[in-house]
Amino acid sequence: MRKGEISASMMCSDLVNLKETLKIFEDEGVEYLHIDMMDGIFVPNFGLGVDYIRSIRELTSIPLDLHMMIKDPEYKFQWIGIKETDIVSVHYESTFQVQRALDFLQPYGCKRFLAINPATPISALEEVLDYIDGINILMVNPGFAGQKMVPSTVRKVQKISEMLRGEKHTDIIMEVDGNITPENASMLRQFGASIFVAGTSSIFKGGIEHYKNNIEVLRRAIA
Ligand code: S6P
Ligand code: MG
Repeated sequence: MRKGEISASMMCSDLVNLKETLKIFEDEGVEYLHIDMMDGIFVPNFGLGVDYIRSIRELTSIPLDLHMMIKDPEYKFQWIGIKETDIVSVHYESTFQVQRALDFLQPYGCKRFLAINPATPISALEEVLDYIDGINILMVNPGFAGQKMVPSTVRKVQKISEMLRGEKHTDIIMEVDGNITPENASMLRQFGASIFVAGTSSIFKGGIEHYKNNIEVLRRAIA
């Protein structure tokens, strides 16, 4: 089984303690920083943008997990300085030509993920399995932290896992995003998820003095 990894959801982090927070994440070996980019069009909220990404690169070398909740992302890849060690997720519904968007990502050498909403049919994945390294499975409707998991998404993760086995594509990584408590993480781990977006439901619970312990609790849940 692939190793369980943590992607810390930076929209849940306060800016005041950003440096100290990143130091804790580095010491604890957090694998990715999850960056929720939002344009107020594809999702009903604004989120982390180009300047934030540039600054965070100066503060840490932890790879970024860029979750692009923006319309027509393929024309904006060049804005954000994608590195080979990063993950970039584009949403199935965010462009008319999602396969082209995945093609445009290839020269960057990053991991290419397709993000799907709770109501996106699993069949949306079938035609792009050869062009992706992973799937970012939204357990909530994207746009906000602090939401409750949409119940049907649990079965959906199971179904995707079965589909990947059937298609002989178990190399494709499953990431889960939204309301990932340690309990939910441990359940989704059984179904094959290996990257867990950690927000207010886990590592950002309580103040900064709790983060180290929160990470350790989540680690045990996804071991
Ligand atoms: C939601 C976004 C997520 C959130 C994450 C926060 O639009 O894609 O990445 O940041 O869900 O975690 P939580 O535990 O508050 O749901
Ligand atoms: Mg996200």
